[in-house]
Amino acid sequence: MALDLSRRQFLKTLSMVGGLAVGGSLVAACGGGEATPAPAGGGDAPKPEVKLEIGSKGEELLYDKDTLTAPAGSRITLTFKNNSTALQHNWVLIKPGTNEQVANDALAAGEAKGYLKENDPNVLAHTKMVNAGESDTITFDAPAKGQYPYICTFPGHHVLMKGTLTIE
Ligand code: CU1
Repeated sequence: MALDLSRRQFLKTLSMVGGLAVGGSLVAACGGGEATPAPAGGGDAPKPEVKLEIGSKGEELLYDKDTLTAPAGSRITLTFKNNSTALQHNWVLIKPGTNEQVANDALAAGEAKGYLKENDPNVLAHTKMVNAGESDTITFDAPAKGQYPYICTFPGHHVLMKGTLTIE
């Protein structure tokens, strides 16, 4: 019995060492951004593709989904459908805490810019301003794990027309 235990302990130690070695090399491969850059297109597994769909809620200033979820590291294809018969809407993913800022900058950008500031650093992804009854599909890489607000930047809509995308 004692012998059996120590043998098991020995094997366990071996596997731990093995695990550490594997873990260590993984850390080196992932963490060494400058020292060992990953070769471009070099055999990495393709990003998981995720399809998300969201719409506006009838004639209300609301999305039909308050929450969306996607895994970290995924490539997201999102379709936004404007279900209104009269209003324009968009879907804009923004950095946390920038709701008012993005909305104000969108208002300043005006109708000619589709109510969105050009190259807004607070905007992570966005559809175009979508006319009533139409839709727009965009593709973007999921940001880092976390919770990100999405809003409509048509003047006045962002106060009600918002939700949260969780990257997990
Ligand atoms: Cu809107």
